Amino acid sequence: MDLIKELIEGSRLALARSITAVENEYDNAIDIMKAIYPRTGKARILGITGAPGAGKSTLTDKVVKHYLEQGKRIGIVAVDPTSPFSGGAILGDRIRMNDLTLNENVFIRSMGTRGSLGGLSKKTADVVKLMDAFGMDLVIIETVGVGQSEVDIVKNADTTLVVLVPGLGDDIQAIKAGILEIGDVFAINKADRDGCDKLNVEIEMMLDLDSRELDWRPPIKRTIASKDEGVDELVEALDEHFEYLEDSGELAARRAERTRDELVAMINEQIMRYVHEHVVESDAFKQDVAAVNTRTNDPYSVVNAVLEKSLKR
Ligand SMILES: Nc1nc2c(ncn2[C@@H]2O[C@H](COP(=O)(O)OP(=O)(O)OP(=O)(O)O)[C@@H](O)[C@H]2O)c(=O)[nH]1
Ligand SMILES: [Mg+2]
Repeated sequence: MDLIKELIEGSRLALARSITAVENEYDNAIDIMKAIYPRTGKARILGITGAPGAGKSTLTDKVVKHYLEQGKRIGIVAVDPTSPFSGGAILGDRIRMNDLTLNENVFIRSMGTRGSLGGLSKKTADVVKLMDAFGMDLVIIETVGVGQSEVDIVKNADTTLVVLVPGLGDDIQAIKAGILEIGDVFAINKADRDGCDKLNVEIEMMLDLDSRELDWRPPIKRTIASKDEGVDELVEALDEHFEYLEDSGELAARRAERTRDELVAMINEQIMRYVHEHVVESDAFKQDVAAVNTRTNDPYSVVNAVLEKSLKR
């Protein structure tokens, strides 16, 4: 197919079209993903998450500029699970990276839910793969951290940066939402504000509570993203984490686990789709429901029979 050929040859338009196809589940999406799959697995994937307005985009902008100086090519996927918009719609408002959009070594795409949260993590993973196959050295996933959906989204990353802000009253903001466990590196952004020491202590305490025996203790870096302060040290910490992943074999392990999770999720989805179309909608199932309801059959026997029949086909 021409689109795939153009994508591989480096056409940005082809990349944009492929992303749209995946996002909207067009008929050619699976063919595209199949064709590019062998070319994936090369890019380093960085997740950036944190509370709304924490400065994730400002920080991303600075981090990206840092890697651009090293001659790297970078893809950015800005995911907002609370927004129904995607494509270019929220770029202006939420992504403070306007001068990056013109850089030929950067490709930015924003994604919203379009009403369905369920598939967002999978779609994010596919968009990351498209950028990876396109030849990006680094793919950044920026997502607003409020709950489980964000955690699922950043699980697509090798390294996760959690951005926190001092002085938000009842601190430890995102930590309750399980964000802490996924942080490999922490940034206390808006370090020009009061309360950095307090927040630092709180994060350290939470890390101390982590009972897992980890070889990597997540470092905490202070940044003022809007003034580009502390970003060099932050990037250093991100690089160190990636080196740690590679040297310890953890990168291969994490990616293998991700592959496994992706396969399980895809199989689950297909089975659910099958069950819905061929079982739930069938007349036979109506009779099964009635039989269970009148106690002439029991649910366990019905489920067994349905599974046996479905799996045989
Ligand atoms: N004082 C101060 N303001 C900052 C700093 N970093 C970012 N800001 C400002 O904080 C606001 C939010 O920044 P964004 O980068 O859009 O934050 P975000 O986390 O991407 O926001 P959402 O994507 O909407 O969740 C902007 O007005 C930034 O200029 C900082 O270090 N200090
Ligand atoms: Mg943002």
